[in-house]
Amino acid sequence: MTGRRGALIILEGVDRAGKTTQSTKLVQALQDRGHPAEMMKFPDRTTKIGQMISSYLVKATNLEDHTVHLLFSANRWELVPLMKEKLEKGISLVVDRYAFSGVAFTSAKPGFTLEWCKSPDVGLPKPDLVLFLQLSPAEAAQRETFGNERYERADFQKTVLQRFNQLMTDPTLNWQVIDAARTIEELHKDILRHSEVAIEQAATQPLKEL
Ligand code: T5A
Ligand code: NA
Repeated sequence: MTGRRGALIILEGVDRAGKTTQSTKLVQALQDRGHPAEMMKFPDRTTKIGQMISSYLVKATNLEDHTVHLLFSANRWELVPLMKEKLEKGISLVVDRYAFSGVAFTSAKPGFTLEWCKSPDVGLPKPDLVLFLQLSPAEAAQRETFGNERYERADFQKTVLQRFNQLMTDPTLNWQVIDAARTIEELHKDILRHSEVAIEQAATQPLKEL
């Protein structure tokens, strides 16, 4: 490999925090500024594993809780070769949800420890930046109503937010908390600023593992 590697930038947050909106805007802005960048999204519902997950999320099928957790993780692992290839080519990846959603959502179910939930993702490419779009349950409720997908319930989302707060205490990760209750443009400016710093820093550092 010659030259600079791309940065792995993750957007996380509870449902409706604006992750997809901001990921799309960020990729466009980075490209406009001459940084090669592409968007990815987990779950990636287009693969065979992703279709099983999607069917579970829309409640067309039921899956045992451990099983679906491992499928979400497998859906990340199946994209790892492609992710590494792009990062090594100097393309920064803007990823809409990652292992942290995996851990936060499953560990919000009864009987799951954070440690168990983290284990299948150990070894995944480690993000250079994790942007956490923070939105309180009250603020989220003011956005359009929840859809019918699994997990789209206010009480469950409250527990998910608590789990994210626990994950953010990991000092080996570069978490940046973004107040997502502001306008789309205000958030975007902050997110772009953090991302450009991360891209500069990542360029000279080896990619690590979770
Ligand atoms: N999951 C996921 C697991 O359980 N384990 C895992 O390992 C992973 C990866 C699917 C579900 O899977 C779970 C978590 C989820 O429950 P998904 O497909 O990413 O995840 O979910 P989506 O429904 O696509 O996305 P979200 O509901 O999380 O929404 P976003 O992406 O946070 O928000 P966005 O950008 O779509 O915006 C939502 C609405 O708010 C408006 C938008 O226009 C839109 O209407 N909006 C704003 N309004 C006011 N001010 C702003 N600043 C706004 N920004 C956006
Ligand atoms: Na989304």
